[in-house]
Amino acid sequence: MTKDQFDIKVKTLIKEHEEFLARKNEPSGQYNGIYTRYKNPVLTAEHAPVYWRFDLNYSTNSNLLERIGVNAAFNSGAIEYDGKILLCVRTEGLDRKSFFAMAESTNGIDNFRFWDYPVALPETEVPDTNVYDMRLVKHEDGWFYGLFCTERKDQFAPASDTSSAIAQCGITRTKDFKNWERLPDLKTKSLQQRNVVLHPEFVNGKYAFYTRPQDGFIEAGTGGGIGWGYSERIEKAVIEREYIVDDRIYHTIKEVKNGLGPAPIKTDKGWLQLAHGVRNTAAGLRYVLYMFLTDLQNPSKVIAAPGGHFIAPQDFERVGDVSNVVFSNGWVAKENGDVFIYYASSDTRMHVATSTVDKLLDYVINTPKDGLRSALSVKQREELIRKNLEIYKNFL
Ligand code: M1P
Repeated sequence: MTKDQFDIKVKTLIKEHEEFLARKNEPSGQYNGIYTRYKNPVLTAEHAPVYWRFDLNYSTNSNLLERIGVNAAFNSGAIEYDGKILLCVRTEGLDRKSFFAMAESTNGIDNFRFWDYPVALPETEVPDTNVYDMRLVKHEDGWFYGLFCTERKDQFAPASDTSSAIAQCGITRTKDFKNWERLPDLKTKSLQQRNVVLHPEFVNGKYAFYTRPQDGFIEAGTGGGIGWGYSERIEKAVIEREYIVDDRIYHTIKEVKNGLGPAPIKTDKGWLQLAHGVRNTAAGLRYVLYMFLTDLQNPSKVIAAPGGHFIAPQDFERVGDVSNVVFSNGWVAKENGDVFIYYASSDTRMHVATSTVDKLLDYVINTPKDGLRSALSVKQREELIRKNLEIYKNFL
């Protein structure tokens, strides 16, 4: 490529990328009254800046090759900061390593742009092999915390086993999302921890955590369920005892495993909780989102639990690097009651669904529980039909 051709190509690349970033998003048109889905994903690998991927210097890249590609942008923490919506995105390179990168949007629905540099997350004395799924939370102690999964090779696995890993909870904190302080990893008695979330307030004067103890890296084994525990300190956080507050249950959407999503939203009726549930199918694991409500004074006590899933993968969301998955570790409740739910599909891209605190409370309180038997599901539906039939006929 001549220098002139190179310059034209770079200009086109940048122009097309800017047009892509400026694309408007609109509601999908589907209606369930609970939330609104949007047509376009809010963030994808294609959102990664041109200057993250290409070497734009003619002298070192005269063929204009992509040098460091981006594979996926998913499982993002979310927070409102300085009048903007910030996502802390699990960004994955072609080398399979995830890293965190901040992206911002003014309206939270479209025009998300990555910040110039990814997060420079400090390591502990035992370096992380992979880091992912940060939950951002503004704690009443004044810090913004990021709890994430840190994964390292299982040193005790036989040499022939090149996959076994140990997942634990890493902790970092910041005041501005630019400078990050790394704290020691959370200590619990569980062999594996993922999906750990810091409760935004002190409970009984202590830091309170939602955990997800597991026996194996993938399988919950005798562990599993969403746990709850306390630590006196955050600087060297230790949970001596974990209590399971939301267990796995046979023949439900959380039969195989579950895990809390983002930190809960405080409402006058309780803490709104968003989580993912996993079941097995002939086609592999299926991840969906579900909700529940916990007690205001005792956030570990479930007081309402609608049956079934809240959001499940649909259409193109069903396909990606790990298909049939929706996963959320970020949502934002605005002062006016609007809620922006950020969820990823199939470990590939990010979406938003919008709702309000009122609607979500109505959903968690008034949706029937899982009856755990087909006959009870039929009874619930019969009751609804009986109430509805005459009204329906009047509308015809
Ligand atoms: O691949 C689906 C999800 O698998 C894990 O979730 P869990 O620990 O509940 O099984 C996580 O690795 C998550 O990042 C991923 O989206």
